[in-house]
Amino acid sequence: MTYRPNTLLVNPTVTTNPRFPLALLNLAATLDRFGDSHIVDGNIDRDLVSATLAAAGKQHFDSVGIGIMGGPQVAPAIAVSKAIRERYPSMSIIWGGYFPTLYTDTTLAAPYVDYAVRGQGDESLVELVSALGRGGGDDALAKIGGVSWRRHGEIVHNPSRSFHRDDAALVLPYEKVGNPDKYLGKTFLGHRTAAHQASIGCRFRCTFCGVAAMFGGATSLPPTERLERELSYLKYELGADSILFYDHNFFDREKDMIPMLKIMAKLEMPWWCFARADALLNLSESTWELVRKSKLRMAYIGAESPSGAMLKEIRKGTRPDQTLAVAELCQRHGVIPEFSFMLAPPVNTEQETELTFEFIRELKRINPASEIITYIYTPLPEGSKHEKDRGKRESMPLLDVNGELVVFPSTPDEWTERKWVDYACHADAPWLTDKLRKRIYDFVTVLRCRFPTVQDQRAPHWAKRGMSAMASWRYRHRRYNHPWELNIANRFVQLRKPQITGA
Ligand code: B12
Ligand code: SF4
Repeated sequence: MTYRPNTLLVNPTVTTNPRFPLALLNLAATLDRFGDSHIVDGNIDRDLVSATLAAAGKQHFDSVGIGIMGGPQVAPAIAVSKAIRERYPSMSIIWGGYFPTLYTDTTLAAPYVDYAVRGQGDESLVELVSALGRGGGDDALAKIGGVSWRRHGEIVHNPSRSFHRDDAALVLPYEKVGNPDKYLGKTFLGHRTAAHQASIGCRFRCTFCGVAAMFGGATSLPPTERLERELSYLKYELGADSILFYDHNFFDREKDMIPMLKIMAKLEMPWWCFARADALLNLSESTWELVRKSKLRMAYIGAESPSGAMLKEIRKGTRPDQTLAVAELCQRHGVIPEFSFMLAPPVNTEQETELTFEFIRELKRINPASEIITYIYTPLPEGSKHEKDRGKRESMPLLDVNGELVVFPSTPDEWTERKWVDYACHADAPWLTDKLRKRIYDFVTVLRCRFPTVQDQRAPHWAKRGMSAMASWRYRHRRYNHPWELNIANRFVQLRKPQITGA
């Protein structure tokens, strides 16, 4: 009989607002065809280390696979890896997801990680745990695409794997995470909002984006029958009434989108997604009619910058005039555009930031319902770009506020330092002066109070209206600095910050 490996899958704690751990559910679906798996979700089991050790104590696992993105997930990933290493030294520890893909050498600098899986992950993981179950000789390990590991202390990067698309018959094994009610939270979309990701990857290769670094410009849309089966399952079996689509870029080519939109129109579940301004501008009137029927409520659009030159530099592929045009178009079709911007780039930092403030005002003038999300522009280190893009169009060296070269961390532990967590979260960068940091904070405070997000489910309407009235003179007269009264009011009414909590 062939060996059936048993794998423990861990989602390190990152939010108090849990959604289905889609990465681990996808991995489990593939693993369970050849063996078994068990999921520990740190967003539910808040004492992640105890929950993981308890699970590992109940049955034998050959390996543990941990899914990690940069930022606040790294510290719990380290804690759980160290605890497993100490208690179960023979269990192989495998890191997968964005962090080990973008920072592979950094990941393998840690003694508590044995293998880093790069990119899409599922097939590599199945092959890896199977090889390990059979004894894991070097020759077998060397053949597994997308895996990085250590041979006699030297880091080896096996060749990357080509992109693949899964079985159309599959519905994710939601039963593995227990009661679905824990994951169907109330949002502005509905009472039981589910998260789903239909396609994988993204066709674009924006230089600043972790998705481009992960997938290198490849994408794959789901077979429509799979989308219909999954969404019907979520609606009729689990009782979901609305959907957050995590697809990197939901609106791809119009002709491919129409069958998907028809399914959504049939199911009539209000939804939110990531989109691009150019893709929305290219939709025909008849497709917009389908979008309306499908109940798309909000589209998150990466506007990034008001500067055409910067958009070219980062290979965004859209123009500022398209951002303005899509604000108006969305208004016409009853979809709220949620624009994200990257403030304080390393060059022309203050000037670009002020121009962005003005551009945001222009968007608000065109479509006051536009939601605005601001990040600090924190470019990826050159070495973390996709292998196709590494070394090409090398950007200017990054200098900190003292003119010193920015040196990125070389271990996962270093990435847990506050300044690097902030960098990964696009919340701060070494070239920001205190003055500019404060200016941005103040602008965002005034903007957030003047236009509280419709996604805020906590603050009462009267409080939001009051905040908006309080902030209006500052906004009108551009008096952003020191909004002390708004800061005091915010202590009593905490308005939601969408960039921190996610939709
Ligand atoms: C859901 C989500 C979250 C959730 C938490 C998810 C969780 N793990 O519990 C929340 C909302 C909390 C979150 C927060 C953040 N996120 Co987030 N998030 C996502 C999102 C939208 C979906 C992830 C997902 O489930 N995808 C579906 C699954 C199927 O795909 P996947 O995760 O890529 O998994 C595949 C592979 O990565 C791999 N894989 C994954 N895990 C593992 C594990 C093993 C062992 C193996 C072998 C393989 C493997 O195999 C999987 C199947 O193919 C992605 C964007 C996206 N669409 O992917 C961003 C994304 C992952 N987030 C990102 C970031 C940066 C953040 C933040 C750290 C910063 C920020 N400002 O956004 C914040 C943290 C903020 C804070 N202060 O707390 C970036 C990561 C890029 C990067 N440079 O590292 C992404 C790509 C968004 C983006 N476009 O920039 N996020
Ligand atoms: S920024 Fe958006 S369009 Fe560009 S690569 Fe990332 S996900 Fe794709």
